[in-house]
Amino acid sequence: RRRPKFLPGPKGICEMSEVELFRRGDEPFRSQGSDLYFPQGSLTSYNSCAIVSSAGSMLKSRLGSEIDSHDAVLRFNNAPAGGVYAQDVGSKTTHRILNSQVVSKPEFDFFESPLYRNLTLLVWDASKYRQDLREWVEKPEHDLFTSYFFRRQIIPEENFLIINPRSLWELWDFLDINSNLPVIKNPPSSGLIGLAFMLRQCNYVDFYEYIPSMRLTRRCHFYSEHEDMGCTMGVWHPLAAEKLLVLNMTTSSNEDIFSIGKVSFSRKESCS
Ligand code: NCC
Repeated sequence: RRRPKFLPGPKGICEMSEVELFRRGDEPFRSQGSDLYFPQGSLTSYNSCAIVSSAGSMLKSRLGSEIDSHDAVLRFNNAPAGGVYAQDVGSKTTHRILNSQVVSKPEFDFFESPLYRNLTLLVWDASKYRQDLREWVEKPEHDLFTSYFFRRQIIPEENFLIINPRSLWELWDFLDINSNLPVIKNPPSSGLIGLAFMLRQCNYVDFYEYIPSMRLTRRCHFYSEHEDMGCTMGVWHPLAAEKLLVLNMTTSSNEDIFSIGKVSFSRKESCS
């Protein structure tokens, strides 16, 4: 039997591991001479940040203008914003977290689609637990590197970064330590990666429809009719464990969480 564990409460956000991004000089890219493609300079900090999950329950939320009132807005993968979705998910996007399928599979149209322009892009790929980085670079789960290095050449001014997969496993370790049940050994979803990243950049973070509200639906995404409860509860990603942890770390009221559909975090209040 696993030893009993203790949930961390609001202070958990201060102990959550950092999402690390590859920079110039970082191995194993330096030895290959390809580290020069990584952007230099520090990332911007913000006061208030919104993270918008792609859940079907964003529909009919009318949260758009509240989301847009934040200084930075993070979205995931190919989730659209604006247009017919403006009222429910808002129009502003400053950051996107992409999994490596989105940058490598032609159906996502990564080079042509306006979804991926004029914002900060972070891409991650699933490595094996504690896998040597050289091995991962040689054989990533999906080939993110071809698109990455090509795009860095054609749009050098873009803020486009690769997440160090080791830091994702550190996030997984944090999840595992703070979970009462066994956690499936796959990297956390883009959702938890996004939260860990934004908690470092922002004083205040509001995450919309990560914890399902009373608008809970079988629909996977707000932008598609496809139904799959697994998108909300988790199949490949340890999503249920992620959500239990996040619910335990927020200080939001039940009204905010289950009626409005947001969980909020403040580094200042929780970490000082
Ligand atoms: O579906 P996805 O996730 O792009 O959703 C982004 C994040 O929103 C949260 N979410 C989404 C739907 C839902 N009903 N409830 C939620 O809480 C999750 O936190 C999720 O991470 C991913 O994490 O990158 C993922 O990407 C998709 C898919 O690759 C992309 O959408 C591109 O098509 C994965 N699905 C498949 O590979 C089939 C999904 O497992 C994880």
